[in-house]
Amino acid sequence: MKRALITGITGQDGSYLAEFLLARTDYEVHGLVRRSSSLNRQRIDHLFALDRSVSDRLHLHYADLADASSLAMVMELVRPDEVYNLGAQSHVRVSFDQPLYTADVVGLGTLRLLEAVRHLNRSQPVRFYQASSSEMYGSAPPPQGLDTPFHPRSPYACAKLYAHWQTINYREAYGLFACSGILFNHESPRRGESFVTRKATLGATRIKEGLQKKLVMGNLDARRDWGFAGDYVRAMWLMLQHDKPDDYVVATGQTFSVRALLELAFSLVGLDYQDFVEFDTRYTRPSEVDVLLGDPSKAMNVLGWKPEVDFRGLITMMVEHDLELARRERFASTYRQT
Ligand code: NAP
Ligand code: G4F
Repeated sequence: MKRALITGITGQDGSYLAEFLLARTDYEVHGLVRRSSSLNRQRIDHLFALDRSVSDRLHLHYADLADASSLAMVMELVRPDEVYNLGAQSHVRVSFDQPLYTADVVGLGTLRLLEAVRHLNRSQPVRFYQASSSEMYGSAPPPQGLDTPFHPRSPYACAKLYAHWQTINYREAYGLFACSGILFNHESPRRGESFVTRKATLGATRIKEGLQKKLVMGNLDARRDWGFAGDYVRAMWLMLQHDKPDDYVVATGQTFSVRALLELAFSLVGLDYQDFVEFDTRYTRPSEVDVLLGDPSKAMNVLGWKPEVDFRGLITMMVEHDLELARRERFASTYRQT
């Protein structure tokens, strides 16, 4: 049995990665969870309801990327073969409101974890995956690949870049098997509700079901290379199975505007987005990343990775999921009124 430790297991990617590893029968999965006043495990609850041959291989531990001693304790207790560092304050807009917190968790948090991994690596081999981000490219002109110089445009992106270089330095300085995956935007029905794709699919479907009248958005001209999270966690795993630690870009190689996203999401429920979408500066950023378009050729050639879900398939999947949620909510409210 291999042991994997995932920070951020309660998040979108953490939940897909845990599911992916548990589906392979040779993994025990350990997840790091934060203490909060109410439980936040909706994305992984279903894994505990599975057959015991699966659920018995999933274990949660309290710790926090801001707390080095808790990371060291979990590392010592679990003694993982693979560590996936997915934990983060991952919202770019919010990072402008909480730059120090973001730098602490995203930047120093990775360093704290790397130190715990380095210590364990002295007595057993540990492989480390860092969740780096296409946000690090910021204003670099597209397409962005491994040779593109970084130009981060937010506190989040600066913190991710710090963590990216620390990961590379631990590989070069200590010979750690450390990989940095520079992942472009990836989405799913489990995407946090304030990210733009989910906001669009929830908005369109709730408007369709009469639960909401309008959708207030920011910059519709920004373009992103959007893929499916389920495809992207496979790339994380492939990086740690390779015989040599390295860095990779994971992307679809296609880019669409937020406007095109809205057009598609609304058209899938038979509506025209222009009748419902309004603009508010509340949702703009002090400095924006205009265009992201990744070059995933190395991941494809070296790891044999390729995305299986395209932009249309992704948004259709999310709209279908959110339409079902909206219908249930409408039914529950009608039922309450009668
Ligand atoms: P997400 O849904 O926002 O999940 C973030 C996870 O980090 C949650 O489990 C969260 O726990 C945890 N976390 C937050 N602060 C923490 C702390 N102080 N200590 C420990 N854990 C903490 O993010 P995601 O979309 O799954 O992304 C996964 C990782 O990939 C993140 O590092 C993100 O920055 C990076 N990334 C994402 C994308 C993308 O498009 N999704 C692209 C490139 C890189 P709670 O549930 O308790 O809040
Ligand atoms: O969905 P977003 O908030 O994602 P963003 O900023 O690209 O960051 C995501 O992807 C990164 C990878 O590149 C990750 F590292 C990061 O953790 C996160 O997962 O915004 C996408 C675009 C932006 O240009 C934003 O300005 O959509 C634009 N946008 C327009 N209206 C909006 C809105 N974004 C949000 N969140 N909400 C809006 O109302």
